[in-house]
Amino acid sequence: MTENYRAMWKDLGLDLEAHDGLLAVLGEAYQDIYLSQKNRPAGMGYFDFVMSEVHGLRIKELLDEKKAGRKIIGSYCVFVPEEIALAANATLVGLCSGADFAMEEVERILPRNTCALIKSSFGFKLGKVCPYLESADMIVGENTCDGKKKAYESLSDLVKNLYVMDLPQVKSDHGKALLKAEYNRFRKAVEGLTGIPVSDKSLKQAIRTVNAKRTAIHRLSALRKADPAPISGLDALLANQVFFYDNPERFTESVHKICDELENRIAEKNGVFPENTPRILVSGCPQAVPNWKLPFIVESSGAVIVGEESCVGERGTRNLTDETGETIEQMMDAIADRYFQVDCAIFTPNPDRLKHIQEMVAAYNADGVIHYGLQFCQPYLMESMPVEKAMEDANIPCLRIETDYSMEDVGQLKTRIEAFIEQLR
Ligand code: BJ8
Repeated sequence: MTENYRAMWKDLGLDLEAHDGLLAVLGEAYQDIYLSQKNRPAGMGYFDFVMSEVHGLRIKELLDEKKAGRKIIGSYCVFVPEEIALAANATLVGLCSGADFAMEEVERILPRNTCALIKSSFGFKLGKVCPYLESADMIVGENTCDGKKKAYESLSDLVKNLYVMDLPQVKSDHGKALLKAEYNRFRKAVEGLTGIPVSDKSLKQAIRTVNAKRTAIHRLSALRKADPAPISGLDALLANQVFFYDNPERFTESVHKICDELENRIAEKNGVFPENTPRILVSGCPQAVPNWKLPFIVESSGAVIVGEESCVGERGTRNLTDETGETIEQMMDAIADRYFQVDCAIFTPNPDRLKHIQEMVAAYNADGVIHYGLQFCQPYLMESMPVEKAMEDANIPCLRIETDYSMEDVGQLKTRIEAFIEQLR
């Protein structure tokens, strides 16, 4: 941290001692996992800075925005449209976390067999260590998987400002109508929060801002098709994770900067791994900060990750919102159309996800797929079976792993992943 933010954290109600402990562990993990990588693109310096200030400068910026009359909205899912928040003078930040915290307290509220992602969000609240959660004027939960749906009932006892969005489970006309209605209800709620009505002008600008951010990430993803890979999967994942926290315009600019650098690297055949390194597509549950366990194991075992079929990755960013609408209604329709394409495993049936995995394998020239399932995540663990079968039918090696946020299984995972990579050579 470049400044002392203790007074700010105290005002937010954080437990300073617990928070110090968390930052110390995070800093160490970042050093070991990220800063130890060789030949990183210089542009990653920006993301290193963002991470070093993720609880510092970025929170100060959000609090300054609040002082200037803007509202902060926290969300746990890529179905919450950033466009609507921006258009009504609010900033959207991601709240999912990727580390275990205060687990004993969490398991007094949630069953032990709840996925790590949900438990972690509760742990960060109960442990009072998340400045994003404490800065948020509205916290949006969504009815996606059963775990989240039921957990939000308990979360409403812990936070005063929870708003729950209903979501369809079937990709039907009825499902789309529900999504549209829910997005309109959300728009009204955000307008009520900020006191600023969405206008056709503000919504158009917001759509452009979020599309620009996604377009920058698309450019970064496309560059990962090169062999040798110009950027590690760890670094690309970091950019996808920062997508949820950073100021949108600054993020877009920083991603384009790194892409300029990567284009030069590709022209010079300057990779972060040697040419012909086994290439892996990771598919499955989202990997929120600081969940870097899987990519670290993969990339320290002699393979490179070339894509993430995940909500912190291409499932979350791949489609743009149509920008041609002129009225609020047309643009709200375009937003619902765009988000309705997200192929989360909570949908039944969900053939688009399988198709997308196959497309990604081909596009990124992946040699194999690792399906990443969080323990107790029914939707993705269930879908891992047909994914594996489809890959086998296409002669694409596939490894299904089921894990959590603990470090206990690192040795076992490393053994399995090394054997899998050996098979790809
Ligand atoms: S759109 S993937 S961000 S719901 S890992 S909590 S599914 S039991 S995170 Fe998600 Fe939105 Fe879907 Fe994406 Fe449940 Fe599974 Fe836990 Fe999960």
